[in-house]
Amino acid sequence: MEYNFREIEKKWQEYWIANGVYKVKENKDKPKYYVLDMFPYPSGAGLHVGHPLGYIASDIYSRFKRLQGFNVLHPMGYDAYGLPAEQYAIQTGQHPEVTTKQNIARYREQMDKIGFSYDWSREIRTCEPEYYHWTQWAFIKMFNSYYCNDEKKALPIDSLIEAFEAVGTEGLNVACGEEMSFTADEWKAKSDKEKQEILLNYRIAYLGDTMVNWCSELGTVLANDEVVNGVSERGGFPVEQKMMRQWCLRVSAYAQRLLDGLDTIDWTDSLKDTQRNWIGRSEGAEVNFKVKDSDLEFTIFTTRADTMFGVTFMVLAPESELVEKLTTPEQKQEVDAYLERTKKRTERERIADRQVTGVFSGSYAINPFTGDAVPVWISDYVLAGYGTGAIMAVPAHDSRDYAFAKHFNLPIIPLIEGCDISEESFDAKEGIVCNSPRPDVTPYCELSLNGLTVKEAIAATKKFVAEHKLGRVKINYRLRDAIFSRQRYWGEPFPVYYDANGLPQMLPMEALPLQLPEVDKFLPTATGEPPLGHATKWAWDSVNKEVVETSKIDNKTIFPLELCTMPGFAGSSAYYLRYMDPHNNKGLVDKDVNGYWRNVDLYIGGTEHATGHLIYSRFWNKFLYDMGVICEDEPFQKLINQGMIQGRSNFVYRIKDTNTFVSLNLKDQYEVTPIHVDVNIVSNDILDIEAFKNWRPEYHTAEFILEDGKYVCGWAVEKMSKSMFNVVNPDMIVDKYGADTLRLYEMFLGPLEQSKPWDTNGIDGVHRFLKKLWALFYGNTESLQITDAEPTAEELKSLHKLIKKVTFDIEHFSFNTSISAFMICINELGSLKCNKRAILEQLIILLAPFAPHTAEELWHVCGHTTTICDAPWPQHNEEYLKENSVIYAISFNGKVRFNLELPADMPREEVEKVALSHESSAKWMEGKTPKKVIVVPGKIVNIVI
Ligand code: ANZ
Repeated sequence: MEYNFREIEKKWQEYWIANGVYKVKENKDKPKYYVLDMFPYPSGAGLHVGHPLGYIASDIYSRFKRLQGFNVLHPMGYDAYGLPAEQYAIQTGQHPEVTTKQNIARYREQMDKIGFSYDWSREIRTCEPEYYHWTQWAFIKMFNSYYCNDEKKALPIDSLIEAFEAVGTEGLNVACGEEMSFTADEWKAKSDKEKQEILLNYRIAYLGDTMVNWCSELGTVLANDEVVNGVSERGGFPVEQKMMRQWCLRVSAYAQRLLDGLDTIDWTDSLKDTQRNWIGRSEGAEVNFKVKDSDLEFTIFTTRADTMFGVTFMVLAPESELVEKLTTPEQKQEVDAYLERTKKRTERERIADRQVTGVFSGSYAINPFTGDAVPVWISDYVLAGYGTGAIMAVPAHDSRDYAFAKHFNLPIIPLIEGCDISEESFDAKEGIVCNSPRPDVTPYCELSLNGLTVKEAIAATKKFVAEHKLGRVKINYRLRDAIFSRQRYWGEPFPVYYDANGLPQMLPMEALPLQLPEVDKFLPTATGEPPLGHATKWAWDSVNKEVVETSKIDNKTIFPLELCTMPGFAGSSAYYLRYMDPHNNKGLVDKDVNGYWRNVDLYIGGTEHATGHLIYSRFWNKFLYDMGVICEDEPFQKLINQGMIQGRSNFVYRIKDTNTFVSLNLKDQYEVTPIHVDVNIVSNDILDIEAFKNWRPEYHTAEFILEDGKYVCGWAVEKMSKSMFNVVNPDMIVDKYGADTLRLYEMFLGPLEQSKPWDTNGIDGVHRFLKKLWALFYGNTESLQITDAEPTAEELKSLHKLIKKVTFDIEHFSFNTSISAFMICINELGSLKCNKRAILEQLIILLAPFAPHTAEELWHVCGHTTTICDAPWPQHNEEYLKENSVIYAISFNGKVRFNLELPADMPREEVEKVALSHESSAKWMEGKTPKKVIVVPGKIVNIVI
């Protein structure tokens, strides 16, 4: 019987659907296991062979866990909102919903062909109102909460209001935008509008004036992780800094919990380090500086309080509010010109870039430790959003301050013994402080740090600062609040309207979901408003609690709705919770259901989400945990990043200014331009010339200079991408070899976590392996050849070696090595001509996670009537693994002379006898009688003569 994979795969895919094999329900009798893939954004290009890599791995693991008796939740869905569909809509007028649906259908079709064990009844799409209902709901909850630093959790904003009414801000320890101070009476005296403004300073979802990455080409704000090298990640458009009033999420309030949580989860060290750096905890002090000849004072943040005696100038971030206050009239023109220039650079660029730029403000600040008046400069190496946006500069001990001082010829005062101040070296941080206080400033400050180590000096200075009320000890985090508004159409609408004061009000929960309105254009309006500004029915009737025509806005009972939509990460922040209970219309997830599934046990996805999605979803989850909605503080217990599958690109070489193409090995004789050519019209690096001519109109008339009658293409390993024409579509592989071969082959390419090029050279070998397996059941005949005879010891050994290895390998996500083990086992069983049911049935259970269609078919031909997915996972028996013979190294006076194969269970005396009487021993014994014979069982015989 031939291995007809096409028929087999189709048959079992239909069977699985018809019998609901992958449907899963909460089942308290079984332990749960939750395996999640990062759900895809359904792009127009469809899946390429790189996408399923992680999905195949997680599918193998899910099936394995199920075979081990776990109740496995393994869902899939779509991250369906996003920029590409909207950009496409702008270009073509095609509604993003239409293209998104088409793309989803195509993704589904492709995934179905690969035989995944997803429970599709749990599918979610982030653009569906039933789903984004709960994204909007969480947003309202965030608006109605603040973060208490004492309790380390989010609490209802009402309790903060009560505190304001009782004691004002006294003793307040909460997360906020800026420190505020007022009494209960002052609070009560404020108007409602003022109160609402103040509360925005504390809410977890708040409207704030923030410096944003503005991309005018895309007409929207972008998050830091959506900007790469100063241009938008999508489309590569320029991005500039702009102050805008935006919805923000107070992620920064959770910085310490986000750090602490990392110690409780099983992620790779590199991913944890990436998050730690992104969160960027930094312990230091805030110190106040008075402005000379003025009542003004400002605060700086420093991690090196010990360097107070080496401050020679101060620097403000260009966006700091202080700039305007401290700039003197004489300097104004120069300062304005500088500010204009820095606007064009994003924060990231400013961190990465070492170019020195700056301008003097005209003012001086008084160093509280020395009484020195030092000049206040403005420079974009100081970031507005970090610390206080102002620094004290110590050029002797900080490289950027040093570069700045050198550039602008400012003084440098070294403070640490033996410290090497030069452009290359700033590694004297660990030295002994030696110049503090300086002789000239002794009377000003009684603190002396001389002779202390830097660490001791920092501690002493911090204490001094706090005691003398010169500032305070402070922990800073680099992590910023997330900017949550996008000036785009294709995203979740905010459940927000603006009242007569222009203040935001939340829709009542019962009014959710607030559905995305129709618009006739996807571009900003003529007045520069986001696309929702085109909607004719986009106003909130606060009496009838419904959306009504925009024209009815009277700002009395009918108000304008928010025109921005939520960003891409909104929908992906809590999706894993929704899969637990996808059709619940009363809540995001039922408490009992959440109590059963708890959180994701295994999450597989790409590294590119390290600082975006994986921070936001941890934050979102912690917030819901604080609200008592869910039972786990961390969403993803174990996380694995699959490597990337790179493409193998091919090139043709066009001779300059001609339409003639020269073969690879002749190209050096000409001046040529390499051009990417579609890998699908190249086979083993030989170009299909006819196909090439038909590929593009401009190549119809192409001419070729061949070698040995062929056109040989060049090649390179690059990212797999449409623009490089090196995309390999999994459908093609499935059509040619079957899904089981594709699955095995993707895993066989190499370790899951490593990046590797797609190279089809080995695929035939993997396909042959499945055919050999098939032949164990059918031989060369049309009928099943298996028998119920007792297996031999050798057959059992081969099988149990495999059980042990595959179980261990899957548990360690080493799928490529388990496939090699299968190949070895099949070869062994093939040469033993094994056709025993007792062996082969166990073998196919082991293979079922990897090649589910073939395994299901063979399981049924063996006479089973239920799915192999529920078979019990085989257990290995050490007894069968025992070797029946062992190799002894026979040595004379400690030197190994030859090897001897002996039965494993041969008694010690017998071993000694055989070794001594062996013909090869005679030569080394030199006719003598041995003084002593040492036998290490199973290993060595040492004969001392
Ligand atoms: C004086 C000093 C002396 C500093 C010295 C460093 C070395 P981390 O560890 O990143 O928190 N700084 C403070 N706010 C800043 C801002 N908004 N933009 C750019 N730089 C800023 O670093 C904190 C240090 O970075 C602070 O300590 C401050 O410079 C600078 F030998 O103060 B330091």
